[in-house]
Amino acid sequence: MFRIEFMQRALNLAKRGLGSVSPNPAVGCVIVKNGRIIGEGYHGYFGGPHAEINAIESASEPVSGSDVYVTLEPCSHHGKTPPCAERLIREKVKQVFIAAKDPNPLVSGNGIRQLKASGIEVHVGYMEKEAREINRFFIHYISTGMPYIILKAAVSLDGFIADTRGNSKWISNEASREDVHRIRSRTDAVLVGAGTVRSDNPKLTVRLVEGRNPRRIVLNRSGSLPPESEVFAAGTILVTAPDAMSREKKSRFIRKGVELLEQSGPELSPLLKSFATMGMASILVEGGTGVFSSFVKEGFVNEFLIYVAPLVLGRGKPLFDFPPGTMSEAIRLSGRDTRICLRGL
Ligand code: AOF
Ligand code: ZN
Repeated sequence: MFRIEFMQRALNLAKRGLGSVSPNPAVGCVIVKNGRIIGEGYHGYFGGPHAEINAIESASEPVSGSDVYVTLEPCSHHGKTPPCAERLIREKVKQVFIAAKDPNPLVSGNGIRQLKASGIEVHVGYMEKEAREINRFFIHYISTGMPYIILKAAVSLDGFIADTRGNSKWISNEASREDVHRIRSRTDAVLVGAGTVRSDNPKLTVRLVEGRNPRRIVLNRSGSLPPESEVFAAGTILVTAPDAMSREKKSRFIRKGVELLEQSGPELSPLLKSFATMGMASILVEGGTGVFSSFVKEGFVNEFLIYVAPLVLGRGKPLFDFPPGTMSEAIRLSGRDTRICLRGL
């Protein structure tokens, strides 16, 4: 019999891997015998053992005849590790409860088929919504080959991201900044335009919560930003037009460990594809108006995370800015699979 508290436990375990497993999914697993948990585990880091294996190895007694709760379909392929479905079969477990099917074409249904073919009772779809939510970056990445894009902004009640001078300190509050640092620690990269670097000189690191730093990406076609900006550190990616900078300026960036990427056109699509190829499953876009506008115009935003502050500026830098500003030519997001999260401060 399915017991919701065990799948909930598996989902909570899965979440512990967020930020370390990308571009793999976060997966949790609980093994139950005689109504109590005898083993549990999760996928802890990219390339590491899968959740099921960690759960089996942690078990306090033999797992034969047990019920297995796992948040993602057990894999059937030889990847960095041997297939989990085979291991579960070998261990002679009795039943497997699966929250969501694995969208990875290497697995997708094969894991379930293998388990069933060897006589294990398999049940799919328990708490599927919650499981898909945890792995929404992975699901989008593996099924489209593009990174999942979150557009994050703090706006005044009248929709401005900064005052007329470009000053944005502070529209948000401490709690929302903490929230953003947590999200940074779970996304693969943070991306901003040159204007944001110039006016805010942000570090784009994780400081207000514990967690690892995301990669940093700066879009600056003209190559005009100074290498001394805070954001330029080891691993930061700077995207410019071809030959935008002198050899001397390039070497100043390279000395800081900045990776230079030259891109001929201004379109986002080829750029996002190359980020996906580099293994980025999610990117948090943090500003400013120009960058936000391009992402929306080109239709790449999967999730809007907008913090609305109790503040009226009257004038300032808008969240988006593009002509012509008529109802008939508005960009309509309804009907697309777009999440809009508005958080009042
Ligand atoms: C599972 N349990 O805990 C995870 C799974 O390169 P590998 O061997 O790590 O395989 C990665 C793929 O395996 C990943 O894309 C996804 O389809 C599946 N991840 N499967 O049964 C796990 N992390
Ligand atoms: Zn596996």
